[in-house]
Amino acid sequence: MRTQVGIVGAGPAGLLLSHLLHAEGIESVVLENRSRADIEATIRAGVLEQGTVDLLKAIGVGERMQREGAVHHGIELRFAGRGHRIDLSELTGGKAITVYAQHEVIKDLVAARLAAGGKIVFEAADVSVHDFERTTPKIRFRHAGASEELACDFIAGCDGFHGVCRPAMPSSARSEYTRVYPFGWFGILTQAPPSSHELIYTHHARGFALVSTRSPDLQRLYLQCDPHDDVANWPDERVWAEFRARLATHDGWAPHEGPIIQKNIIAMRSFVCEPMQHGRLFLAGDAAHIVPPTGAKGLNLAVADVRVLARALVAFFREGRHDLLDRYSETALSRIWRAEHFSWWMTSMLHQFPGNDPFQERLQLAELGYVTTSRPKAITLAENYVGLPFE
Ligand code: FAS
Ligand code: PHB
Repeated sequence: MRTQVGIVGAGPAGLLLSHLLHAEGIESVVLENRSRADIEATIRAGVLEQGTVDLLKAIGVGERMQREGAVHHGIELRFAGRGHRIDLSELTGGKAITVYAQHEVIKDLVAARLAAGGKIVFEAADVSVHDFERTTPKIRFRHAGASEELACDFIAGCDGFHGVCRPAMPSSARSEYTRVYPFGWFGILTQAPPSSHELIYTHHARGFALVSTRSPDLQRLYLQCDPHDDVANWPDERVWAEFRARLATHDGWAPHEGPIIQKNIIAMRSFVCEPMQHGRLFLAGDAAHIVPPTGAKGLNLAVADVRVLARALVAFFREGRHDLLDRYSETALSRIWRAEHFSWWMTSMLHQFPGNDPFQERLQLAELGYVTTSRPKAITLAENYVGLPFE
């Protein structure tokens, strides 16, 4: 097999890159080790920045998102038993977020790729990348019991944090920056009406809590938990008791409860790999960086990376230019570190850290008090949350 760009991973990064390249007449093949059904059912992110929404619309995969997604013009910060609204749109000149589940974005991208004749190899096993230090990179894999080799001009490593592409880069050629948080998120999906029409980020002595949504009858909520805990320790009644306690306000607010149909625990870390390229291997998305979900940046950073990478690959194939490819890491990393800082800041302001002394607690409340009373500080939160303009 031969193509121009071999893409490992059919997550948001890989699928979107393939579609962006297709729009510019550049061929690609996506190799995914899971099945189509599996990737289209994986529960992950839910918040799309303004720039992500505009890009998905611009490339013709935004129709269902616009129909079924929910546009939110604000969020609530809740602490000391009271809610404070951050008017995202008023503070950013009209920008907003759209709440639309990541796996729905995946479904739309897979459908668009296949409708355009795109090549996605699902259940590609034992994927390995080779010769990317030369101009003839290759990807080897097994499919339907046969060994295959995909020759290409470039490899895009979009295979997530636990993929094979980043580890294939010589460790001497990359630096990794990591911060692991001493807590995780316990996430639920519940069949219930929305508890609020905007997301609620809550600081509480018992730990962080987040009220999010998926649809008029399916809600997504998270609470801070021990990262090594087991969902079996969380029967429904204990879950709701914890949400009631952490989300309580002086005026008796309580969440709408319903059957819990999914529970999972998400580890929390900040991670960046520099550089994001080695020879003709280019990393994008979670393969190169991870943010704690508090800033809702994970999916959106993957989108921002492949937007820069697609533009650089188009310049190479169209005009033989190497300059944008050579600057790919530098360009992508400036946005990535901004999002890393924002996600770390939101996480530090809103979570209980082991050994959190009363002084630390007061500092967090002072920061929250400042964000919700100072317009310049609220603008800082709002512009980072809705997504900073693309380069
Ligand atoms: P992805 O991980 O989405 O996609 C990588 C793809 O590569 C996968 O389909 C995988 O099967 C495939 N792959 C892996 N190894 C391979 C191999 N060897 N060969 C072939 N294919 C391979 N962000 C939020 O904002 N909110 C959330 O609630 C949230 N929840 C998350 C929960 C979890 C468990 C995780 C891991 C992330 C979560 N995120 C969340 C962040 C998430 O949205 C990611 O940032 C986003 O999925 C990144 O997209 P990709 O870089 O495309 O990687
Ligand atoms: C989600 O809806 O899954 C979600 C929303 C906001 C976050 C993280 C996750 O910060």
